[in-house]
Amino acid sequence: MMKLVSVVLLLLAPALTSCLNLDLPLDCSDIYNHDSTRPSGVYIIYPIGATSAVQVYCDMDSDGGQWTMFQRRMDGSVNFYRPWDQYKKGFGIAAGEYWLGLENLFHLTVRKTVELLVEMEDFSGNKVSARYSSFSIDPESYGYKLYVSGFTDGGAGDSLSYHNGHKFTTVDKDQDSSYTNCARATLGAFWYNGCHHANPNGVYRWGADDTVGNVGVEWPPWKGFNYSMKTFSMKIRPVQ
Ligand SMILES: [Ca+2]
Repeated sequence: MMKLVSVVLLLLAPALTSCLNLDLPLDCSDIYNHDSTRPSGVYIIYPIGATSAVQVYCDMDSDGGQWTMFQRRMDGSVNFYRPWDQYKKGFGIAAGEYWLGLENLFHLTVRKTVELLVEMEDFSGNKVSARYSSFSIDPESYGYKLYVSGFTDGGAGDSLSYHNGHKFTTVDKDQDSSYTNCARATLGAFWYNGCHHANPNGVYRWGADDTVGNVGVEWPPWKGFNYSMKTFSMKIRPVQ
């Protein structure tokens, strides 16, 4: 009897495995499409296959939901001044501040055509956004180069077009077009040009500060080069 059960299980195993694989969500859109009543919150997704489980915050509310958040600042609890390997694999906590990781982001943008939503809030409670109808990055061998276009203004203005076509730079990997290392110069990590019109991964420092410019969590078209945001997030979803 035991032998029969074992044989049946053995025969069923491939079918069971393939069912499980089918159910593994690539992103928050897959989670939404499986059950559209799921609320915003932390979920597990599999951007690079069955062994790539990673926690992520899904925004199921903003403009129809289905957003996979890959970057968030909200309270200064996580240090974002980090080297290449950490920006590659990701760091922080999905329920709070985190960076999902460039390798995950590459796979998310190569497997589906996605749009980008950038949201931010100042310390007076004002909220604005910027939207880009097309967003993707190259693989690591091409420096995770950024491709972003199709800007729509939600009050924040366009900061990212300046960064379009540029590779990612960290404190220990200078791939920007400045004579200096922009990550070191602005205490962040980003698709720096020479150096930035947006510094989402800069130092969290509670609003305006003129003592040292260009190093905060900045989006200059809205608040200039010395104002660091209260909250900031970047999220993607498949183009409908
Ligand atoms: Ca440089």
